[in-house]
Amino acid sequence: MTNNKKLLQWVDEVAALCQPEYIYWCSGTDEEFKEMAEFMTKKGSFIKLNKNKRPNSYYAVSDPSDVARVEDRTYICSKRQEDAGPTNNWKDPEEMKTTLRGLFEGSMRGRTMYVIPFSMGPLGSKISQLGVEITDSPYVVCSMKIMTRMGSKVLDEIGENGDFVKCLHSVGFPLDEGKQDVPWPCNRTKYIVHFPEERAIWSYGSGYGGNALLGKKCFALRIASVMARDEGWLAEHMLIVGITAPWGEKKYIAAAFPSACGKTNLAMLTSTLPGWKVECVGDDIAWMKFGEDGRLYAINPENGFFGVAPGTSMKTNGNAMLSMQANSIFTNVALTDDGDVWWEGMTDEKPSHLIDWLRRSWNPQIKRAAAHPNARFTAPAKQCPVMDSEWESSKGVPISAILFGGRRSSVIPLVHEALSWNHGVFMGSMISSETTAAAIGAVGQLRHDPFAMLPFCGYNMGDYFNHWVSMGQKTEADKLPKIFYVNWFRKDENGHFMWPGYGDNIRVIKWIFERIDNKDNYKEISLGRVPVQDALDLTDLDVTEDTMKKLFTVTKEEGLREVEEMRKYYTTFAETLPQALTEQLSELEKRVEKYS
Ligand code: SAT
Ligand code: MN
Repeated sequence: MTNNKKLLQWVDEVAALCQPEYIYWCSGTDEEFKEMAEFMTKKGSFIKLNKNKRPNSYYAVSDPSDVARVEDRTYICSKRQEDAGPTNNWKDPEEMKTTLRGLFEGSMRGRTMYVIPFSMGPLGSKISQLGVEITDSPYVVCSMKIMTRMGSKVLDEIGENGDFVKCLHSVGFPLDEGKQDVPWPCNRTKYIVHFPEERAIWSYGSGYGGNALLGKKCFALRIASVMARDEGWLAEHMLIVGITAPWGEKKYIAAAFPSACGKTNLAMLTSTLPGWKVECVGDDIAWMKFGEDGRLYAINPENGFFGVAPGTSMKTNGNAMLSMQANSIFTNVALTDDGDVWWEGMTDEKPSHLIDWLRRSWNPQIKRAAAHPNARFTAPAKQCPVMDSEWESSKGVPISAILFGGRRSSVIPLVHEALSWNHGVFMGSMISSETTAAAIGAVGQLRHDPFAMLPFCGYNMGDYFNHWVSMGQKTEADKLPKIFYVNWFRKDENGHFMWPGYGDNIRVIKWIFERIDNKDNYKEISLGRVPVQDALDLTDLDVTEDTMKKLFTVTKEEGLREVEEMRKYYTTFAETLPQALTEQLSELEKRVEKYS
């Protein structure tokens, strides 16, 4: 247990408010995971998968209304509204606390309240941060065991006087006298609320993913981005990979794409170019600080993967498939007759019979998908066959390049490089992407998603842009990572993807690797630097010259439309928009004129 007064007092306060039947302090052992999972299996919340196929693994389906992040129910309750900025929902913190206290009052009646001490990042690393999640969901406990370092050893790390981020979660389904529990308790009313000054999170009503595993988006991005602003570092929605060239040289890169745009696939890519190797440090979140040598070092604060299942296969991401062979949790996928899991895209041939994510009998004649499009696997990172040897390094790995990207069916080339740090910041601010099933709402609609942080930035996005500009002034220019923008998702006039993606993305990474070394294999177009003819290694690739040309074409009309769109979007940020970005926009406009 602990002698930490602040923690003990907070646990007492929460217990008094939520009125659980029991309080349980999580030890974080493998036995505890098993016991908890067995308890959930007895309750009907988990189905234990066939132990010969997938040992120590469990299957859950959520309530059909609780399947993704709820952005319109997510709030940043800073003291001043302008600190939440134009892209976040805001309410006065005191008012919000009053609402939340009303909801949390008695919300854990008849349930056990679990106390989960956890570390985001390797225990003992200076870049890591500690938190405690209080929850009434055993699903959250099991998931946090995979996704974070958690349990007694973290209590020791917090110590008697140490600080921690307070993360409070309830599914909002009290078991009052006689009320029957359900397999996936949740509440129609949902609130995902952040109090940045207090470094606290209150989440009510959802049991799913980023709404409920509070170490992930709520802490490691929304709260951590505020810490990073205050302390001069970066908390980003980025994967981290090590790239080794055939001659043995290794460089690390980080890449920001919106949810469900292939971060996990790039993070574990199997190269189609002989001799090139990709190793994984992280697939979703990067915390980056300057080292003593003036370079930017990154850690992955997580301990597991919460990846999109549909579309994942031995062909598209064999390493992800191998990561989830055991000790994993599957949510909203389909169940096979022999007690294993399946989802669209996993195999060429569909199974002849399944139970779908809505617990209905399913066969291939039925047109609707068997797995929900945002169905997820939760798997321990250490099981991934291509984890980088440095993935748990407390110092982090030195970052040589940062990639931005999104789903854009037109305009944005396969790859282009920024002309300077500020131009790179401009590129980050320019990310637009077609929406995916990772958040509740319409799918396939183009929206601005600056730095892939629109749903995850815990403060004013204009101030966030300023923070990025200021990071570029903290070290010498040649020590900063080079910045690139990639787009794997460009389509032709028939709506087909023009670039094969997945393992072939290594071809783009190879060019980036060479550009980090300043190889003179680029030319300038309006948007930035692109590979010269033949600079992209297309050995054994079946893409026509014409398609390659189209992948890099930006017409004057398209360029000017992009500029106009950005000019309009930038007005959202009013006076918080950095001068440096307005300048970058006029520079771009000039280049569009110059190169057309
Ligand atoms: O936020 S989640 O963790 O549910 C998934 C995502 O949007 O990346
Ligand atoms: Mn993500």
